[in-house]
Amino acid sequence: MFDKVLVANRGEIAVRVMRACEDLGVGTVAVYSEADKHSGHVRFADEAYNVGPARAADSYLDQEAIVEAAKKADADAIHPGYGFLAENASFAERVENTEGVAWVGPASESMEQLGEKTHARKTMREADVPIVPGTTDPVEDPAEVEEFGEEYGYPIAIKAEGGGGGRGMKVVRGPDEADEKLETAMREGEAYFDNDNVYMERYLENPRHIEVQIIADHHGNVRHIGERDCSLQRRYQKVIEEGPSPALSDELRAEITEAARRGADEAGYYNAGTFEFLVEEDEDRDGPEELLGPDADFYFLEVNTRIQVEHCVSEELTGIDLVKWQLRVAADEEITFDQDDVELEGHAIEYRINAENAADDFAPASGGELETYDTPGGIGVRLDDASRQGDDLVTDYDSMIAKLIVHGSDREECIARSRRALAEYRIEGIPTIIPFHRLMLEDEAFLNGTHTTKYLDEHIDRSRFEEAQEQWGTGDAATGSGDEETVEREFTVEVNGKRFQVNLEESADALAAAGAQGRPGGGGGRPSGSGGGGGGGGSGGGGGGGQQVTAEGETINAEMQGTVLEVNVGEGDEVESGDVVVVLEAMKMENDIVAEFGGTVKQVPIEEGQSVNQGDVLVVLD
Ligand code: MV4
Repeated sequence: MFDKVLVANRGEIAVRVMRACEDLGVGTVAVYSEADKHSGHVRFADEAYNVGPARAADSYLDQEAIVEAAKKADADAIHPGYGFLAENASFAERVENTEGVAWVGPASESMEQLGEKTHARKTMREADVPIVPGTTDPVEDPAEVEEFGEEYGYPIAIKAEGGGGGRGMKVVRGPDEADEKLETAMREGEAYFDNDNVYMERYLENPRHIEVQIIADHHGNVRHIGERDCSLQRRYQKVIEEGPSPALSDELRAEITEAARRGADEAGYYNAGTFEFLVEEDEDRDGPEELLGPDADFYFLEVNTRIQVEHCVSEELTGIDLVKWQLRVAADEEITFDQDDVELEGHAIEYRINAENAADDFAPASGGELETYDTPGGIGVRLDDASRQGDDLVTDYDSMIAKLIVHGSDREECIARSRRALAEYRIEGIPTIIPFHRLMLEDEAFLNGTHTTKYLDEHIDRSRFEEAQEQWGTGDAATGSGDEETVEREFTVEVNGKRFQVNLEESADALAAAGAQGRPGGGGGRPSGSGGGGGGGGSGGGGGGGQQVTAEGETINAEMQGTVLEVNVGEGDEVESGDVVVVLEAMKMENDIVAEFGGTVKQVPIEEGQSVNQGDVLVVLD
């Protein structure tokens, strides 16, 4: 086993990996950016190294700085967690080639091959794993798309060979769209992955997202650790994951998990990985009495060559510590359990605790402090987090601050326990999506397990998010939709020896005057660039590119951290309300940034390819 592991990550996953190290008696090294000097993962580690400024590209993605830190610390392994460099094959290769430092992950060669989706499809076909009908070679001509449409019908998915997640996928609904969608998919592929190769698949309208956990060693042992159902997603971002899937019969489960195991074997894969599948949902299915049987169609989608956010679901179901096994197999140890030893017990659900306001289109918090942070406990409750009460929220990276994982002997018990645990979880000072989770635990489709990947984006009534926020949101004034005049506070009073909870509404002005915690609404959380007299933007996000906004006027700001894909306007241009001024790649999607009002462009302080922070000024209008 290793002596000392450097964790090239932050937040809850860095702490999760360090916990596994502690359990193994292995030393821990953290790396951190300027924004994370006081963060939980730094406190948790035995030692910690500053690897650069807040901007991820200059710190957590700085390959050289991380390898240097490992050498300085005399670490003998690097664990990448998820995100950042976790699926970067060239970083893995760099670590493999660093004397005395092991890579805790699959072979860089596997990462590269499986990262190329057409190659992955070919490998799976060879292993007799069903793939979505389509091509395994690049498509270049819209005529090929139209021919495919004639043969298999529409819609068709055009996907970037280097893609994954929600990036670089376009849906073609008819022959008239073939040209434009093919071009966009190729352009996105080039922009994100330096690879404009795209391929086609039949597009499934209403799939469930089922994924299989794999762990394999360097000695040819490949095990699957059951499946997870990640169908509850919002704009390709998973919010709740569970296992076993509430929709699969045991026969279908056995087919899919065995297919994944075969695929991993064929690919010569080792360490932890996830095989993603789409399973065609039966729209007439009512609920758990009627499961998807062995005849249901399932198709391999892609392999995630890392430990995933939702790995805890599989850990709770099987008692297998996946991170510990990642470390063990990376140290050449052999897996000691057989496939038959892997038994799924009961049911587990994971809730991502994101610092977002579901009532405001899931806008990420722009700042704040964990004034209250009081976590649930008791039987069946696991909490993976890194922050503690009193910590400032770090807004430079993703918005997930914790994960609540609940286990029960069956789905019903798990759900009852989840209601209890979410009600116990008290977070004040920042918004979280706990109210959204509590809503899901009263939602018929979720309770029946009939929801698909389309449910949150297309079917649910969104006014319910607002109601949930009102019912269960905890006094947070740092974000909100922008124009609330009052701030709600909760107090406990005792009357004749009996305790009552009361909610008091206070005017935001009065609170500000009193210097109270919690900023008033009125756009307080969202920096407005030149509105305050010009100067450096990005005050909410901790400063990325050091923006120089000099022009006065109305600003169009970035709603979230992302990369500028297209700038459609220049100084002096006239724009009308509704015009697309900028295209931003954010949340793994292309987002059109639309002018909400017309005017003359005074300044465009950004350029294509630049990464922007939440709140940064994109365009100044007069
Ligand atoms: C699909 C699909 C339907 N048909 N491919 C989206 C993310 C990327 N990993 C693959 N994705 C999809 N590929 C075909 N041929 C539907 C999706 C999809 C999806 C997949 C998994 C989880 C959530 C999703 C949400 C929307 C679309």
